[in-house]
Amino acid sequence: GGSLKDRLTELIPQKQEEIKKFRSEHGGDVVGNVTVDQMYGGARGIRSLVWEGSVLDPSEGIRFRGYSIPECQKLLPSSPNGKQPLPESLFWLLVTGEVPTLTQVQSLSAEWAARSQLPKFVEELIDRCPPSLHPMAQFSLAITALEHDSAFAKAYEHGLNKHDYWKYTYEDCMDLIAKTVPIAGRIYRNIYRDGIVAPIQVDKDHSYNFANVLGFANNKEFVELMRLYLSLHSDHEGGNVSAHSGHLVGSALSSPFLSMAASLNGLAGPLHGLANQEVLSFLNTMKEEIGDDLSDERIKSYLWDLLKSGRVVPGYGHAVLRKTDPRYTAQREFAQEYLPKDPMFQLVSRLYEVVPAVLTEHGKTKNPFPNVDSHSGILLQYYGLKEQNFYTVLFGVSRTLGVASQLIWDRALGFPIERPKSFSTEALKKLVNAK
Ligand code: NMX
Ligand code: MLT
Repeated sequence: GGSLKDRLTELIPQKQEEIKKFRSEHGGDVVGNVTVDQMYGGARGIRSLVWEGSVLDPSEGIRFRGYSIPECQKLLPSSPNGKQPLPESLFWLLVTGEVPTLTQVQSLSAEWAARSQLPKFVEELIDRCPPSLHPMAQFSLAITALEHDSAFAKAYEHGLNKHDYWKYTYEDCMDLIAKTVPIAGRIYRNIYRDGIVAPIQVDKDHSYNFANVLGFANNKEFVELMRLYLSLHSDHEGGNVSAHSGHLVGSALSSPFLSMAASLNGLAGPLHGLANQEVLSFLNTMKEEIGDDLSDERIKSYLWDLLKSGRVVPGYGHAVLRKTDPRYTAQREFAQEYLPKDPMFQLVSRLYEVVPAVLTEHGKTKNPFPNVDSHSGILLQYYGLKEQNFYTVLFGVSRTLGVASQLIWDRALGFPIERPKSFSTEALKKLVNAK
């Protein structure tokens, strides 16, 4: 057969062999060292994780299995009536390292649609959340509750051979990805609309169904935007908070549902995924205050007031990137094509001209350029998805693809429980002084 699981069954022994050989030849090689500053400084730059799906270059940005974003846009199958890559095709690439055929991609669309049904109690759980509970908390709650039907947890309870871990992890990951769509739709429709969620259509792709459960599938451009959005936000190597959290929790052999819930809880922080919500508040407050005066001077003085009040400019800076995020650029290109005259796009473009110089003069951030979250909100605004508190849920639906693809490999490669060594300041001083 030609399914993703069949392909994995072929690839896994090859990869296991490759890593075994690599480790036997280079297992003792040193790839870096660790300074005291790095230990206090958020482990920045410490080389300590293996992550197969993507690698981030500080100036060039992300490559998914070696392919840049423009390369993915060119190579990966798109919908017959669109041109953005289908996130299904990106998932296939993340998992296998191979560019799928359209037939393989369509088999994933069909499989995810078929797996999308939610247990009744999970629907009720979401329905009982007060609309004042943040959408990301509702999302994480619902994903945690999917644990009820975890194939991995059930099999483990009955005694599972290590060699079969990945197969059950795979089943859970496919269910997880499929169910993010109706969960996100239900949260959105409950909080902001009439509570009625459109059913998943088995002959449609993941992004169409996502747009449809939110209530926006009648707009073809919005569906295309979702294809781009869900592809772009999927994976950003292994050290970011959401990817690392999912990987860490999974290493305890917690199921993909429990692992992804942890990942989402990290994504919900304002320095990480919640920044896409923060950016919208920032843009709106700024617009209220400065009105139509988009002169350099007016924008600069607004930015300086913000910085002097000890806050960050949301959507700018990055822990690893040192240039404009290519995910920002891809969204900018989308805006240039579909909404060039939109006032919010023009505001975001003006900021792109002004913020880097201000942050450089401010002299703190190592990267004065925009990241992915700086652009996503205004695209959603344009198509009428105006509720900014929901934006990080879209990020989470996408990030599930990246976290899930690595969880499958984590179990296939037998990665052990993660447990780095820590020190108290006292113990660290002793260690340093002993040298
Ligand atoms: N505005 C103002 N100050 C900043 C900014 C910014 N956008 N970015 C960094 N700084 C400050 C930072 O707070 C730190 O200050 P202090 O020394 O007083 O603690 C200093 O510059 C050095 O920080 P960096 O080493 O450049 O950044 P770090 O790697 O620690 O953090 C971010 C990376 C992304 C958390 C940080 O740039 C930031 O807070 N940006 C704004 C929030 C944001 O857009 N987050 C989304 C990132 C993408 N994502 O989706 O996750
Ligand atoms: C991400 O997509 O995870 C963010 O850009 C944060 C990061 O990579 O550190």
